[in-house]
Amino acid sequence: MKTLKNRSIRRSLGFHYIIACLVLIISGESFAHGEKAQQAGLRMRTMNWFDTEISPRTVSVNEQVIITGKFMPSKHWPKHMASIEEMAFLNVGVPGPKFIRVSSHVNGTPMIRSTSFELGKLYEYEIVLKARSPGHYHVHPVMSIKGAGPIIGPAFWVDVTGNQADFVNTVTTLNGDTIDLETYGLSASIGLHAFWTVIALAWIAFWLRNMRTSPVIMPRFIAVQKLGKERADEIITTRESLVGMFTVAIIVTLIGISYLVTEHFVPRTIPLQTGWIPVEPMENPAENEKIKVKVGNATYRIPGRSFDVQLTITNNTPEPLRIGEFATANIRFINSDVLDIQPEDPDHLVASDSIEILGDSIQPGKTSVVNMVVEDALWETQRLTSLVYDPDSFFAGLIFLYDETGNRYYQEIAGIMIPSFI
Ligand SMILES: [Cu+2]
Repeated sequence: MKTLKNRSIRRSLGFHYIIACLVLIISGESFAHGEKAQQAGLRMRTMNWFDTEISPRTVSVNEQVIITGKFMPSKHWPKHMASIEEMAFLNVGVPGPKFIRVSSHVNGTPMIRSTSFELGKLYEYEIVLKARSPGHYHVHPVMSIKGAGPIIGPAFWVDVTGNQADFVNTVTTLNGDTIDLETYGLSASIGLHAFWTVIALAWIAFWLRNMRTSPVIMPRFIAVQKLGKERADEIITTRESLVGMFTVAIIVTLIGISYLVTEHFVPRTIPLQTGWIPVEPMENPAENEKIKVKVGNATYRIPGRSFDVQLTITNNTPEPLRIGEFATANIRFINSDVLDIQPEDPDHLVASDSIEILGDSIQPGKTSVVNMVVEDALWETQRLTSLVYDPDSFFAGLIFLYDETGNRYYQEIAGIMIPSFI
């Protein structure tokens, strides 16, 4: 049942992605990745990406780009979706092989292999890329989840200048040879494909030679089936049987010879390394009961594009705290009284002045009730409002609290969102 559901989700995500791509192609306004195509509930309740930084944003071919940031898989991961706790791989979303990955780490562990992450825990990652093709790319961190597909993180535009012909991609193998990965094995690959294509075409041509007088391919197979084993000879001639046997013999011999040739030229090989590696989560600064947040009523007023949530916050830190940011579905809603954060490019999802807090700052050692009103057009343009029409209108996101000395604490908040149409 679970796989069936997953399959239908994957299909629906795939469908949304295709539609998003078509819309992008037709509108031609941007070459982003259909970020808002996924269901709002999925975007809000899966990956909490934050502190995403990509630098430098202008490089020439061969230069490095470093993606860093943190993520906290949502504690409210949808039950109908394959979980990040099973199998996941940290990836990068760009249209095509425009960069190569030099290295990637999560909490210091190399991410060459797949892993799994615990819900509600904190992880910090770093991905080092090397620019390969000149162009203008929207670069995202991506979490590829087995059974659920990719979940994309926040993006920045990166410009690559120069000439692809100058791109250097050499590595030293375990045997000590230096090879160019851009061209290594290319002629053998093209040669083998061409060779087997010729054999395949000759095989098909042989069976199609009598297509005017007798059935071929599937109709012939059906005809042979109908006649049964005893009478199959009425259709299959001795010559055809001989050609079939001869072809099998030739192919098996060729495969054997190519194995020996490869063994001769490349005597030492190891299989492509895949597998699973564990990653320890980091400590969240808000853990150990420092901050406790209880979510009360949450409403979304459709005409005002405003989300209003009641929070009961207990502050066990030594200083007063104020809410500076609410981050959900890769959008950063900012309280301009606390933080000054402006969008860095037109596709950077930052609403610089979108939070109003009804209530005072949360004093140390006290529990206060505040209302966080988050109001911005991004709710609409990023299609988070579709949450209202979901059978499960459940929101989630991270709130960031700041004290006067600049310390930051974050916690995931989640709950049922009730729409208001007036
Ligand atoms: Cu994008």
